[in-house]
Amino acid sequence: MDVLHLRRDQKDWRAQTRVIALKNRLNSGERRLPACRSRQLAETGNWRRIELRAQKCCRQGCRQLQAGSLCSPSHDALRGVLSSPCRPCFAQRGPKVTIDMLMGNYHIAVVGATGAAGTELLRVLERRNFPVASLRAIGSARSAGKSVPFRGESVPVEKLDDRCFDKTDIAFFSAGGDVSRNYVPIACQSDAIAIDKSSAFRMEPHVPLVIPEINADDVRRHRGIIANPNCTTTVMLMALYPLHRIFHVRRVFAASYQAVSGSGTRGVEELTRQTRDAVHGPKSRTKPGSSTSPEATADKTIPASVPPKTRIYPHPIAFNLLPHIDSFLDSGYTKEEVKMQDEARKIMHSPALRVSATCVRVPIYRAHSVAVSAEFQRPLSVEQAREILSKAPGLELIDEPHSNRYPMPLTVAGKDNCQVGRVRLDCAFENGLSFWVSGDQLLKGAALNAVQIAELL
Ligand code: 2RA
Repeated sequence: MDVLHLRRDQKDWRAQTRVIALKNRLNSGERRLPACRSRQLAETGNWRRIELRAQKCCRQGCRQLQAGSLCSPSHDALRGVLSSPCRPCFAQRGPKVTIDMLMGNYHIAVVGATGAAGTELLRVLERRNFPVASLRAIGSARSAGKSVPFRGESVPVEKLDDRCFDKTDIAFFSAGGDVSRNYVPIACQSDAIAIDKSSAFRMEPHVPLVIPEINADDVRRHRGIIANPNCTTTVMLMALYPLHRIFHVRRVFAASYQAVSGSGTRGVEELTRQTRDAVHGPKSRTKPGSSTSPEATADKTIPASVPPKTRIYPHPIAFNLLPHIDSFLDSGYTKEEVKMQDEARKIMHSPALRVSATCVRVPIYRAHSVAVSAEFQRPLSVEQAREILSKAPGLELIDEPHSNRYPMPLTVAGKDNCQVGRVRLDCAFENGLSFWVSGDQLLKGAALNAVQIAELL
């Protein structure tokens, strides 16, 4: 309160006081500007020294003070000082803090705003009342000119280009690996923090890979990019990690059951089209009276025998299962399966963990599930496991098999929390536990997790 009284004559005294308070909160550990020191400087009215000192604190590893004559900083002047780049390389820069971030208002860009994950991201930002000062919805040339709804307004979609990230604080990327590889560095060079949903940077040592319920502290060491894990890994770890904390997981066998929306809106369209064609007959190939006409197929109890057209999957997904997600590697595993091991190791800081996974695309619209058998270093009981899982953040225990209660995609879809059930001692492992975990992969597996990361900044 002393600070408030001292600066009451200043037009923007309220903003200045808030800047200092927020800066103290945001810059943690040794980078913190001590409250007593900031107060002392404020009492002497030395705003320039406060800002220079804060800037030095913010740019750990690159202690380059900016020249300038800032005695009583206006909003714009403060923005200028704080956003001045010290950029030996986008990936090596220290975390940056802008005046709008300090004021709790973020200039946001969403790349892939019209896709399945991007659409969900906008809804989550809105639902969680994230402090958005401005929003840029960014899409491909095909989406430019469309608009997306946000807080009761219609936001035009801009075509992705190099200038999209000017004056952006946080850029969410959910447009695939190629777009991220090309544009995340550009966003960082524009001084935005990139929260990337793709796999492009996940395994880079300098890029934190974060599930806030598990390794929120890793966010602090970001250098401009924070990666969102693969959705299947996230769903598995939401249940595995609370057990790992106590019993220390050694190895895991997992099988995933992944919804078509994991492939984006085109996956959803493909399942819809193939299902409709199987029931009513493919419109494009239907002639009245033919064996695949609606009349001919409607009364069949099995789907039409004419193979449906496939566009994004190598085989029909309707009425089928595809043990194939992402591309195959020489080892025989797919990239999706390898991510489950690599990302789990990084997120849980468990480099010796071994995960053997089989990832399967299933003909459902939304929510991924994983059947997990895990071997732990320490013995555990079902009762202990249930108690731990029932208290884990972001997770619900639904485990009453005798009443037919267990997690299912239909019941978890649209929910923030993942659900775990079918908890039992594994009969093939020593100290083993089997369970089944489901989660909305567009929420906890993508949009929700990304916004939770942004909330940590
Ligand atoms: C999928 N996990 O479901 C992927 C999406 N990142 O295809």
